[in-house]
Amino acid sequence: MSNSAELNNKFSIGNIITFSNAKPDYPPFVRLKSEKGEATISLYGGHLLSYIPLNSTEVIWVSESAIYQTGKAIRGGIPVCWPWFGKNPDDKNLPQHGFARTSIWKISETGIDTEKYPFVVLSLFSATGFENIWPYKFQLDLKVVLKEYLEVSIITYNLDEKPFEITNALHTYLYLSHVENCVIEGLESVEYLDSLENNKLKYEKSSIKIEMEIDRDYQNTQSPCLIKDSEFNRIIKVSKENSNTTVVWNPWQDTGGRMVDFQENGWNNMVCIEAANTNTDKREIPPGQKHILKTRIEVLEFDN
Ligand code: TA6
Repeated sequence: MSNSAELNNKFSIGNIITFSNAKPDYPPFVRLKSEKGEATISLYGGHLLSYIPLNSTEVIWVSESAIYQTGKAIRGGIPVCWPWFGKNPDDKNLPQHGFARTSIWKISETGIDTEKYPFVVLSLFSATGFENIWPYKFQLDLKVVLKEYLEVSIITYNLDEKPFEITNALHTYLYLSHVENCVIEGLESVEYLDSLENNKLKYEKSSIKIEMEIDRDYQNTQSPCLIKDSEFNRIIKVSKENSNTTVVWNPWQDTGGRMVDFQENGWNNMVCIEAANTNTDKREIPPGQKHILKTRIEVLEFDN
């Protein structure tokens, strides 16, 4: 496992892209910092932990009870759910949401792009021991670009001679002042599968208030979502590319209370708005081709 000194030697760029040893016996973090804001990503899991735009405050929720141990997914941030979302359809004993979020990623590239935005690319390679649960040659990249907004992409490269199929998601936990101050717009008139009622197909009549446990896969939607927070006086806009599914999740008191890594009452200050390809939106990637799932997280002025 690379340490932050080695990574700084090889990949740092001034004070714009730097590496730090975050936790004892745990992979480093990489930080992007510019006049537009800052973002922090853990090499463990390829897991974005923080995004603070210029003139704003933290946009990403991470549980204060999160467990930073290899083998355990970090609660909060942007977990990379890959190469399957939820339970593995063929083997329920395999880890929920795949193995990317509990793997140690490598740094492939850092830089300042042609528009002067800093970026980092983290990668997972099939040759590093996934053959037993995912018998395909692949490369998975996570690319994070710090612009006036945050752009996060997972790029799946099929390096094999045969096609493979994935479901995946950027499982973004957003930080709210309190759910009672917030409303979610953008999914009106969209059908969804209600995971709390055995994937029963339902229809979203209006904007969404979080007043109970929610676990919904909105179908056939490419729309951005607006999370309007009257207390934080901001709108978080979550848009996406190459995704027809948006997952909305809040575990609320009962489910959240049963999660040891979900801080007490944390469900009052978060909602997951996930750019995803799940269920019938699964993606087959032919040999030599790639699939890019992208989400964009932007903070806008609050409008009443
Ligand atoms: O994205 C919603 C969901 O699939 C929920 O069903 C819930 O399981 C959540 O993900 C969290 O999953 P995790 O494995 O991170 O506890």
